[in-house]
Amino acid sequence: MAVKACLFDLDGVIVDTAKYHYLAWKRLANELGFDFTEQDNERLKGVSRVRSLEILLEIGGLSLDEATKEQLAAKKNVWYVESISTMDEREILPGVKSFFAAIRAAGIKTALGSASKNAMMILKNVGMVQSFDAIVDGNHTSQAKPDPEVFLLGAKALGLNPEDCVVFEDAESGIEAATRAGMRSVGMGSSEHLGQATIVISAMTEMSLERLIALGESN
Ligand code: B16
Ligand code: MG
Repeated sequence: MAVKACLFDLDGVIVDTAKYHYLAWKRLANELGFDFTEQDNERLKGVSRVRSLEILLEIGGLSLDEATKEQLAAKKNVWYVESISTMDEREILPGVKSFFAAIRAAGIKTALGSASKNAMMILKNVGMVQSFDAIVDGNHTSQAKPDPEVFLLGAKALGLNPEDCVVFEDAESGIEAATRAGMRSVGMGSSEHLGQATIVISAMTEMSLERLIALGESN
């Protein structure tokens, strides 16, 4: 099956916003009286804002009512938005621009499939809004990854079938979402976590149009 579209996760694939999420969550944890390490932060990658807060509170051994949780998530988001407001195109991860140029020149469609409700702001700041034929983010979905919703909406927006699409993801839940959507996937990171992906690469610099085409020809 020839590849007709690539669906990209945002954090960890196009840009590294995990570091900004980390600083904001750590600040919140410290305010609440406990520490939050970079290792803890690994558990939040690809996870929705609400679920991230639940994990954080679990780490701190706190149990809070819904209204307080909403306030805390909003507070964290204000800090996070403050730090991403100064992002620019230098934050696009290595290999992304040249891979986009190659696939778009070959007529392959591109879509964003991110859990973030701040995706549009990030894409604007790094100058990549026009690089996508469709954008699906946390404002369009009702189910978080590993539910396949975000990628199925992406394929639908492009007018393509799931089997025409390849997903690029750095989170295990995202790879599972791709598989459940009936799509091939490229895991970005270590094969220890992303073993379910069709192939695993450590960075976009390892990707090429040829490799993408070969992926479409594999079973
Ligand atoms: P927001 P992705 C995810 O982005 C992040 O990896 C995750 O850490 C974050 O909690 C989630 O977006 C929601 O982000 O608070 O901005 O709505 O990897 O799906 O692009
Ligand atoms: Mg991600």
